[in-house]
Amino acid sequence: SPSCPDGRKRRVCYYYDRGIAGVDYGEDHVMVPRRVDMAHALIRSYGLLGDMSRLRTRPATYDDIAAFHDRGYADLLGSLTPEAFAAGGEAELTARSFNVGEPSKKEDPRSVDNPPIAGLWDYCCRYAGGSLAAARALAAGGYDIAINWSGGMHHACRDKASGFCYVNDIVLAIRELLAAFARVVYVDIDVHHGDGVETAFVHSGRVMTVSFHQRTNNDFFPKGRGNLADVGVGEGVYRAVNVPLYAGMDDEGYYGLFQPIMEKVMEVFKPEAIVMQCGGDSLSGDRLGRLNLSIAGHARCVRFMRSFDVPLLLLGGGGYTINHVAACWCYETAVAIGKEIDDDIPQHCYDSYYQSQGYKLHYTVKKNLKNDNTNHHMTQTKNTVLRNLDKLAA
Ligand code: TV1
Ligand code: CA
Ligand code: ZN
Repeated sequence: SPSCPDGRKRRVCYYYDRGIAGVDYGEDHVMVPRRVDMAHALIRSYGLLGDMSRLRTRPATYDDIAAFHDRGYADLLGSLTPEAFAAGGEAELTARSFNVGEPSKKEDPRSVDNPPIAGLWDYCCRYAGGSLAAARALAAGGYDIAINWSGGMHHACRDKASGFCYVNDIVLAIRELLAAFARVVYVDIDVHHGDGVETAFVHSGRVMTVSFHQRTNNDFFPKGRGNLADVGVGEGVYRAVNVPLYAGMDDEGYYGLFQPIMEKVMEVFKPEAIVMQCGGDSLSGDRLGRLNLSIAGHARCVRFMRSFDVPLLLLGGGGYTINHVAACWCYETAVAIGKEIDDDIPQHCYDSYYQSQGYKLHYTVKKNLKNDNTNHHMTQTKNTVLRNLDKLAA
């Protein structure tokens, strides 16, 4: 079957924490943690829970988080409440110094990317704990694929919040994998650049980071990051890979870059584990992203990484049209398991979200969105990246 090109089944474990579904970034905020609950409800309704082990774990501890993050920043995350922030004074000033509660646009005071949300520390410990447990499950050798759709918070920095991300669960998970595996490759198909992860490992010879992301007028978030010429530093030279894309990118063009680049990455870097951030904001019709991938096109990238038969950690990330994201992550869970699932969505508690797509998993992509990626741009980008990777092989 197309979900399982090499026929072999994989041992899959899956982390889901109900405590994350209720987290609220604020009424108007684009980040909606409930989408993970929606994905889970779909996964359950398709009967996929029976094909995976459920990872049960304690939330990450302060020490787990402080293994990467600055202690002053971890202390802030652990103590901040919305009430203390609202009261102003020291709590607000400290929070804002770590980019929590800071308006992202001066002209719009409500545009706070990283709000001082209720239950902030608990939320961080839960999604980070899931990614750590998933990494440990792979390191211990009991599973081939581990999934945490509530993880993938790739922008969080050592000492500040960024782009809706507070704790960088990906960096924590990769550090955990490095205890068991000589080399780890990180691949990021979120529409945004994986800046927090790239920065954390930019000097590392043991971690290669690869990000595919949208680039428009040079000001798409995170501004100035993810240029084709950013290739890593020192021991990390040619171990950072950046693939900037223009708006309107379709399945064919995306895979035309993804497949040869990741094939080459696997050939020259020979990673012993793969971490894949599967942000759903690269899908067609996203509220923030302007790429035009279908769920099948997005999942094809997951299936390709699975085909290498190297321990694989699948994480979530962005995704702001929540019915699309939930359907995508459910389908990718089926891909991980190696099971074909019907396009008709089974009846379940979030049914009404899928009415607009005829209760089908695979919704239709935009037909009249202009694809700004010329063949020339895609060929140039591919050749530049492949040439850089060749230098590693030499
Ligand atoms: C509150 C309410 C916050 C509505 C933020 C879009 C909002 C955005 C909002 C928004 C929004 C961004 C920036 C400018 C930083 C600012 C999870 C100084 C309609 C992984 C993060 C994007 C993407 C951050 C996260 C970006 C991820 N875009 N409405 N904020 N500068 N912030 O550009 O990669 O998907 O948009
Ligand atoms: Ca990306
Ligand atoms: Zn994103």
